[in-house]
Amino acid sequence: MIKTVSMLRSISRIHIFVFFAFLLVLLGGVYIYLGYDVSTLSLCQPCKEGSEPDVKDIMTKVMDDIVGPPDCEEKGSWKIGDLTMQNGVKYAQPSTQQGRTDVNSVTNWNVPLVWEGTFDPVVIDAIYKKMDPRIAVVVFAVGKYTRFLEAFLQTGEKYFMVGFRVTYYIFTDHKEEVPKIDLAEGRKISLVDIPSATRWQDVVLGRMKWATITIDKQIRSEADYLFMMDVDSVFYNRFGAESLSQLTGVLHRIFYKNYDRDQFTYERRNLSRAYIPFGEGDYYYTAAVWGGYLEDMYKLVKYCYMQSEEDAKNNIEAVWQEESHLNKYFLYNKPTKVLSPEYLWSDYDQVQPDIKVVRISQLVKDYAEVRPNGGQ
Ligand code: UD2
Repeated sequence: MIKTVSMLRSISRIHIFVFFAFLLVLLGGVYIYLGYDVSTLSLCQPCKEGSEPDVKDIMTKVMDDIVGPPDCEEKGSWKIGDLTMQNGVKYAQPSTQQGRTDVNSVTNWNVPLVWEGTFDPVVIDAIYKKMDPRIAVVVFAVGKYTRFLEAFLQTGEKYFMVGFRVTYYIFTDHKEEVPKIDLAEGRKISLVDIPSATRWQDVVLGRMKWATITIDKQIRSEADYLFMMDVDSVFYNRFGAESLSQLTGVLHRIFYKNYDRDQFTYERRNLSRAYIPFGEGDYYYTAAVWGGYLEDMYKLVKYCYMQSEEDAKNNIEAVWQEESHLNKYFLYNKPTKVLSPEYLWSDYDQVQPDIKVVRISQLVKDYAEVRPNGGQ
C-alpha cells in the first residue's frame, strides 16, 4: 500500500514536471511565432513606453501574468528588449549594396563599427526614443579643469543625445565654479563633491574610485546608460543614440589605422595588472569616451579601480592609467559596439579624409599650466 502511494506520488510529480515543461515549450513557440528573436528575449522590457499596444505588448502582458512584472525601477537593470519603433516613421530605404566602402564597419567579432554613413539617425532615434532611456554622463572637473565645463555643457546641449533624458554628473572640488547653463527639458546637472588632488595621475585614476562609489550610492537608481567622458572636449556634431549599446568603446584617433598592434601603447610590463603581451590586441581604445548599460559600466569602472589598486600594492602605475586597464578589459571582454574616432577626435590633429564628421573633440590645452603637477 505504502509502496503504491509513493509510486503514485512520484508519478504525479513527473506528470506535473512534464506538464510545465510542455507549457514552457508551448509559450516559447508562441513567442518565436509572434516574431521575437530568442537571442534578444529579455523579461526586463523598457520601463516607460509611450506607444500604442501591439502584439509584443500583449505578449509582454502574458509573460507578466505568468512570471510577474519585471522589477526594472528597483534593480535599475533596464535592458534593451528588442529594437521596436512606432509605425509610420518616414526614412530612406536601406540598401544592401550601397554604404561606406572606404572603412570597415564591422569588427571581427561581428559587432558594429560606427562611422558616419553606417546608420540612419531617423531610424536610430525612433527606436531609442521609444525606450526613452535615462543617460548619465560622468565628467570630472578638478582643480583648473572647471574652466572646460562651460563649453562642454553648452555644446553637449546642442549635440549630445538631443531629445533624450540626460544627467551630467559633475565631480568637482570647486562647486562654486560650475557654470549655470540652460538645459533642455528632461536634462539636469548633479554635482558630486570630491577632494582636490596634487597629482593629475591621481585625478584620472581617482575617477574610477569616485565613479564606483557614486554609481553605488546614487547613479544606479537614476540611469539606464552611463558614459565616462573627459571634460576638456567640445561637441561639434551629433553624438546620438547610435552610440548606445551594452558596452561601447571608441577607437583612439592616433592608432585607428596604419599601426601594428605591437605599436599600441598597451601596458607592456608584466608586473602591472594591465599587462598585454606583444602579439595580442584588437584596437587601441581611448578612455576619454566610453559607455554602456549602467550595470556593465559599473562592472568595468570598478574593474579599472580594483586593478589599479592591485597595481598600487605592487608599486606600479599602468602606463596610461585607467586607459591601460580599459584596453586590457576590452581585449578579453569584447565591446558590443565600437565607435570610430569621430566620437573623440582632437583639435591637435588634422581631420583625416575617412573622418566625415567630428562629433566631439579634445581641446588644445597647456598641460603644464592646467595640471596640478605640471605637464608630463
Ligand atoms: C588622456 C586621455 C584620458 C586619460 C588620460 C590618462 C585622451 C583624449 N584622454 O588624457 O581619458 O586616459 O590620458 O593619462 O586621450 N582631470 C581633472 N583635473 C586634473 C586632471 C584631469 O579634472 O587636474 C580630468 C578631466 O576630466 C580631464 C581628464 O581628467 O578631461 C583627463 O585628464 P587630462 O585631460 O589631463 O589627460 P590627457 O589629456 O592626457
